[in-house]
Order: sequence, then C-alpha cells, then structure tokens
Amino acid sequence: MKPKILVARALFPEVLERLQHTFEVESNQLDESWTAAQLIAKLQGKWGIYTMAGERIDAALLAACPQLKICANMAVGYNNFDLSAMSTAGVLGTNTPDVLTETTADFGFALLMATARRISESERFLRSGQWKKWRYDMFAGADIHGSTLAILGMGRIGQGIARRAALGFGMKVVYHNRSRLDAATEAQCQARYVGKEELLQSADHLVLVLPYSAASHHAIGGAELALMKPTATLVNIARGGIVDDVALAAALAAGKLAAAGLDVFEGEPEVHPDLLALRNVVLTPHIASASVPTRRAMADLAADNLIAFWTQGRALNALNAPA
Ligand code: 8YV
Repeated sequence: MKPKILVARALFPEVLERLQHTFEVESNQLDESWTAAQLIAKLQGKWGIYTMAGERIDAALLAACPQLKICANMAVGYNNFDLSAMSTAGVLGTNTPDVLTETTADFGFALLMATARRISESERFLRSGQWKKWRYDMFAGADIHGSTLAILGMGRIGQGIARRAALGFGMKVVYHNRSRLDAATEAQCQARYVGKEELLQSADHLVLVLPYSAASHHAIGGAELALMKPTATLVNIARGGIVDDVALAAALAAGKLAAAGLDVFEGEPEVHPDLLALRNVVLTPHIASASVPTRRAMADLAADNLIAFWTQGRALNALNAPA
C-alpha cells in the first residue's frame, strides 16, 4: 500500500504527478489557507508532508500527528520547522539547498540595483504622468560599481552575491558571518571578513542573507541602523524578522538611510504601513528564488526527498537525525 502524504500548497502539476507514482497524495491545488487546526486534521494518517516554508511544524502539531515521519520543505530556509521537537518526535526535516543559490543571488543583485538606482520610484513617477522635463538631479542615486558591498551572512547565496559584486562590478566586498570562510573561498569571493560594527559602518550597500533564528531576530534594529552611512542602501532577501521593520521605516523616513530593497517582511504577507508609505523603498513579494527553472528544481528536489526517504530510507537533504 502507498503511504499517504499531504501537499500543503499548490504545486506544479507535473511534480504532483511524480509524487502520485509513489504516494497517495492529498493536495491543495486551490491553494487554500489552512489554520493550524485544519492542517492537523488534514495530517491525520499521513506519513509525510510537503511544505512551502509557511507551514509551522512544532511540538503541538507533532504530538497531534503521531504517524508523521517526514516534512519536506520546498525552500532552503527552514525556520518554520522546530527541528529539535521534530528530532524528539522521530520526524525528519528536509530542505532544498543549492538549486536556488545562483537565482537568489541574481535577485539580490537585481534588488540592490533597483534600490540604489531608484528604478521603482522613477517608474512610479513616469507612469503617474509626472515626467514633464529632464533635470540634472532627477532620480540621481548611488553607484554600485566601485562601492563597498557589505554582506551579512556568508553562506552559498552570500558567496554568489560576493562573486557577482567583485568580478562583475569591481566592488569592494566585506562580510560578517557566524564563522569565517576558509582562505580559498575568501579569495574566490574577493571578500574580507570584518566585525559586525565595521561591516555596518563601511557599507555603501548592505545585503542581508543570513538564516532566521531566535539569535538573528532583529539583527538589524535601530542601534545597527544608526551605525550606517545616511547614503547607504539596505537589501533584505533573507527572512522577515531579521530586520526590525518599524525601526527601518523610521530610519528611512528620517534620512538616516538612503533606501531599502525588501523581499521579505515581518508578518508577511502583511507589510508594515510605515514601509508602504515611503518613496525610497523597493518592495517585492518574497520572489528571490522565483525563476521558472529554479522553482521547478526546488519542487522536484522536495519531491525527491520524500521519494528517496520512502524508497531508500535516506533523504537527500536531511536537516536532523530523528530519535
Ligand atoms: C521560497 C525561500 O521560495 O528557499 C527559501 O528559503 O525563502 C524561497 O526560496 C519560499 O520560502 C517559499 O517556499
């Protein structure tokens, strides 16, 4: 008999079909939003769940779903998983690293350039019919080439951004991370390790690419923003909650920071009204990994994790060692 799995959100039909070869699949192609209680009800009798980083897997859910053995996230970030509760409950977590690295680094760069060069703001101006004449300082922004790029969080995506910056745009790259990279990787990225304070002070542009955890909650708040240059740009493609959105909006409104490009938000899909009211922000709906081939590769890899765990007893991207 095929084991039962739940696919929590809408998914590529071809990937659903692949899953159906191995599993009895209950899916959510209507993309309904489920409460925690509805999710628990749907998980009764399920061996696995295919998640998209929005579904919270915690001790309460695990206690209510004793048959669950694997949660496969279609995302590299897995802050929706309480991994220690999952290990205790004997439940495996998996994610989708590597396949999204270059696409997400491309987007980090796109958001940086749109923000520093005021592309969204100037397009809004043009579309609203305000462009009557050219002016010497019209939408003059900050340079990318030759400037200092500061990267907080230097995993695979941070390194991809560093390579683009150094090799493509002649930027000086500094980074801060929990652990320093080895010398060969630093040389390849042409990146110099600095302390967090120096990182913030030296940044012409700051890009955030660190994972979200209790330790990184509000890693950028009022005190950190106060260390930055008033001409600097901040880009967050990591997770909402890493930046204190209220403090960021206040700094932007007060001219203590020039501009911000944000793909992730505290409490998304809600966006704080103070951010929505600002002209000097570029706001995108969590799309950093959203190229068609990459989203398909992520979807396939999450499916592969479920299939490999069932057929071979080993997932490709295990995050924990369940008890
Ligand atoms: C996902 C992401 O698209 O992989 C991640 O961690 O943030 C994005 O690439 C998003 O989490 C939905 O799965």
